[in-house]
Amino acid sequence: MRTYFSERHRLHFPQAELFGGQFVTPFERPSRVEYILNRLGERGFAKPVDPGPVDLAPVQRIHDAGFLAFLQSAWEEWKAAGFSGEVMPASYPARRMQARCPNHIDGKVGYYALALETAMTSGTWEAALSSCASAQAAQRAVAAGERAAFALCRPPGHHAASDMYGGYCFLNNVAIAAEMFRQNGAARVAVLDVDFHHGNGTQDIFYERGDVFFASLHGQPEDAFPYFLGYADETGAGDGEGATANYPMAPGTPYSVWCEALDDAIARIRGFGAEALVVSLGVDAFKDDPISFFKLQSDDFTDCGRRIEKLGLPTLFCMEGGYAIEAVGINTVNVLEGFLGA
Ligand code: Q9C
Ligand code: ZN
Repeated sequence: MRTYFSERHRLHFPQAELFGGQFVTPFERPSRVEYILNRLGERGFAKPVDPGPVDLAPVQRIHDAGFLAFLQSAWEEWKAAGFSGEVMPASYPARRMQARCPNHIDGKVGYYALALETAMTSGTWEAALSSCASAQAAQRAVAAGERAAFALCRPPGHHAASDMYGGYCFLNNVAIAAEMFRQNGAARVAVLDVDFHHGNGTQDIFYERGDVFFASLHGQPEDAFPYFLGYADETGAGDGEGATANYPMAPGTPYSVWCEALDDAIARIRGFGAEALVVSLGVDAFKDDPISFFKLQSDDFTDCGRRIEKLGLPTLFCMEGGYAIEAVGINTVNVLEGFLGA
């Protein structure tokens, strides 16, 4: 299985994440990918391939034009406004206020942010584009006949909606790749999100579409970020009614329980008749993850990969979260090796 990866991810390295009322070094940091690259090498995977430039057309089909323009110019506007820190929101359109985008960058940031832990800096936009480019290059390989490919995306994408960023995400890489499968002729595509956090952005993007199935296994919204989406009774709307499946789970959930949800999601995807599968591959369901509360062990990720393989679909893995830094490489590569039959 080939890995697609861009060194340009390094351009996104904010100093600050707002966590528990303090600024801390972001959990989502560049060194995460070093652990994954090292593990891929140790286990004999081929050297990663640079994805080349991003194809903006599919990005523009998924994301709002005003949102993309905002991401592109946010840093320059922030500096021009006289701010000296990293870009982060302080004011929000809360309940019963206007949902109109202001002109001042301080207001625009609040308008487009879904959470305020995620800072932007000078290189964030280019890094986000390079992450998306990896997903696109891997998608093209699968569309051209590879059984599977791994996009080592950073920054991640599944929290990004058509017009919102946050939760460490800017562009929704899996949604863009799923849309590319559709444009390439797959009548039905499935997104399976195994990241600990609910894939609110992906769900929102496809909520009213009947051609893209979305399934997410995640910490229940009562207790886990993103808090305001991911309940079991969110099942899609309009043409998409029945094409969303949520598996919210409680603190302390072990693999035995998680795996039943995985099998149900896989059965739903099979029943849907998907012709291609995109996996939001976060490994933050790991027992030692510093910001999550499931109890998966490293071997469980191998078993997860095996079960995904049994769907028999052309499969694109896109990296999402995973913050237990010492184990993120092992856990990620375990999923891929399980898929490959190790
Ligand atoms: N106390 C991804 O895994 N903050 N994003 C959570 C927990 C945001 C996670 C705070 C977590 C975002 C891609
Ligand atoms: Zn996550």
